Amino acid sequence: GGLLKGKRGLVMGVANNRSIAWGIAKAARLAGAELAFTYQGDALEKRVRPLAKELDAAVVGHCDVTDATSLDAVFAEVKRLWGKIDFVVHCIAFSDKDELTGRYVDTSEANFTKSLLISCYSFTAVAQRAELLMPDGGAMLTLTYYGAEKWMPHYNVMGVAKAALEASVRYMAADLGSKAIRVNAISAGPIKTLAASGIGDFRYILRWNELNAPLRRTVTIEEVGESAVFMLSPAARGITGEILHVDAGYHVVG
Ligand code: 0WD
Repeated sequence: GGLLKGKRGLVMGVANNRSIAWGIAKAARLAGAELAFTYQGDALEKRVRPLAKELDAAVVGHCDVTDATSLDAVFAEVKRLWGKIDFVVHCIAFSDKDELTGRYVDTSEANFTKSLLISCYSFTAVAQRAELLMPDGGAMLTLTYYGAEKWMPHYNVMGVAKAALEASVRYMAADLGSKAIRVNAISAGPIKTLAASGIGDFRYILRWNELNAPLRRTVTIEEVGESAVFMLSPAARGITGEILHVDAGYHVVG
């Protein structure tokens, strides 16, 4: 059996077959996990349903993380379906595209609030609900980026949101550790996805990583997926509060 044999998990943030969430879902399924997906809105539902079918995953409903009612409904559905879960994967972030270019200092209050709500607080909101479905312990995983640690061109308010997200991983790891619930993040190198296409000069960032990362290349959603499987599995039972870099080593040079 695989590393996740007999485990059940909720994967949030599949938008299409280039999504990091999709890379994680594929790898988790291959490792033996049983999965459930959420989708954000009708447009994405059309994309997510066939992808879920490919992995024999349940679709537990629409979830906009800014709407607590939809979050509650999704977790109620997971509870109805399975009673409890072993892991949850949060691959959700948002910022107004107009502010992912130019200067951070020009960020508006409205977009700051929205970016932090969707890209940081939503993981806490998910954890509050997932905790209740993890009576025997479990694993929570989110996705972050090096722009949390260092200034990166155009990443702007997302860098600030990811810094807050990484801090929240540490606080929640401490809060939930006594219940054998582990909370970790993967800091992925740049990958061309829908969300990434909103970031100014993203092709240049990819090229820069290819030229400068120790492995002299960028990473794939499959590589992030396999690392996620490890972090979610009992093989990582001694790891919590960790930010694991899956970035071809870029963080040692950048
Ligand atoms: O280079 C990259 N692509 C990296 C991404 C490097 C390092 C980290 N990440 C992170 C992102 O910041 C995000 O947290 O990985 C996570 C997944 O992002 P992704 O796979 O790059 O992007 P995408 O396939 O677009 O999935 C993100 C999804 C949204 O898609 P769109 O593009 O439609 O905004 O997050 C979801 C949505 O499905 N999302 C929401 N879900 C529920 N409620 C919401 C919301 N309010 N907003 C966005």
